[in-house]
Amino acid sequence: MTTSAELTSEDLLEMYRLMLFIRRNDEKICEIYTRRGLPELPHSSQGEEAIPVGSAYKLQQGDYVLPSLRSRGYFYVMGITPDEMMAGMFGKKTGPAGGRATSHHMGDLTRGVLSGSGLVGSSIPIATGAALGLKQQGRPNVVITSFGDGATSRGDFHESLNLAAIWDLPVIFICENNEYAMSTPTSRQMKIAHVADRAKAYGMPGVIVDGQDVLAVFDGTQEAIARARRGEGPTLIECKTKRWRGHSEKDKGGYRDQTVEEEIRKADPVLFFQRYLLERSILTEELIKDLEALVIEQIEESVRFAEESPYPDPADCLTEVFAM
Ligand SMILES: Cc1ncc(C[n+]2csc(CCOP(=O)(O)OP(=O)(O)O)c2C)c(N)n1
Ligand SMILES: [Mg+2]
Repeated sequence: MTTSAELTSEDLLEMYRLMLFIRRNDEKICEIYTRRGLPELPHSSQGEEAIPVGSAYKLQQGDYVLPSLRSRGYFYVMGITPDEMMAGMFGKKTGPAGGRATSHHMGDLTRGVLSGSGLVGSSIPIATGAALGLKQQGRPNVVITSFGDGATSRGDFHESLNLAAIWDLPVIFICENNEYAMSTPTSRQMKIAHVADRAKAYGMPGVIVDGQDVLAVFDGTQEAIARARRGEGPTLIECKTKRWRGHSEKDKGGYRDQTVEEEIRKADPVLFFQRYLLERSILTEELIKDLEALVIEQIEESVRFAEESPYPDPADCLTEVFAM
């Protein structure tokens, strides 16, 4: 098990670069959607960047992630390139799903990303099944799956956690509690204050971490991963986080007042980590500018790639959809 204190400066800079990339890329996707439309309706992850980076950084060969519909960041942490992802958002053949689906349904088994579904909570049993497969094959690997607070009020969540617990499956359940399910605040869809408390009902650890602090997410997840690799079973991790924008880019808001909107943006995980690294002289003002330029260049290049890529041939729409 690696702790955040053991991460090298290179690791920390790479984690910062990933978070910055995920933020700027999300901003770009929202801008393109508003300006000229996209086949994909963006569900922004601004404000939640620390979670995919903190939880999936340092996964091992053969481990899997199954992201939520909001957690596009996991794709980049697992090594899917900006070009491929942008092409996917444009519905092009060069995207991870070959242009067949939006990022809600994209996956890439070669890089350890399992395909999810747009149905809230439906990825949780899929991840649990993948963990059962790993255990039956005697492999030393784990599955990480992320989902929202709203998903934890659905049956899929409860059935999966129960099964994972009784069979000691190597799965880490990561709840991104961003305080809302669309316009419904968490307090109106559950009677308890913490999603993590739901773990008690299934006999597994339920851990709360500060989802705005990438190193806290890293440490919380590393402990759960080590437990899963030892064969001791699953953990539920609740990352307390903030959803900066509306539920999707069609959501004009209006259910959060101005003060709440302003408070939310004070919890900036990218800026928080930037300050941490500056204080330790791991980042410098010059390096911040260089990384910003690098990330913007990568994103612009990915937009060019996506625009120039072909659409899929309609005749291929049913290939690679079913396993024979
Ligand atoms: C089964 C189902 N019901 C409703 C929806 C519509 N829907 C999409 S996302 C969402 C809210 C999800 O909230 P949460 O789980 O907290 O995730 P977040 O969007 O906050 O990341 C809803 C109701 C859906 N996709 N699937
Ligand atoms: Mg939510």
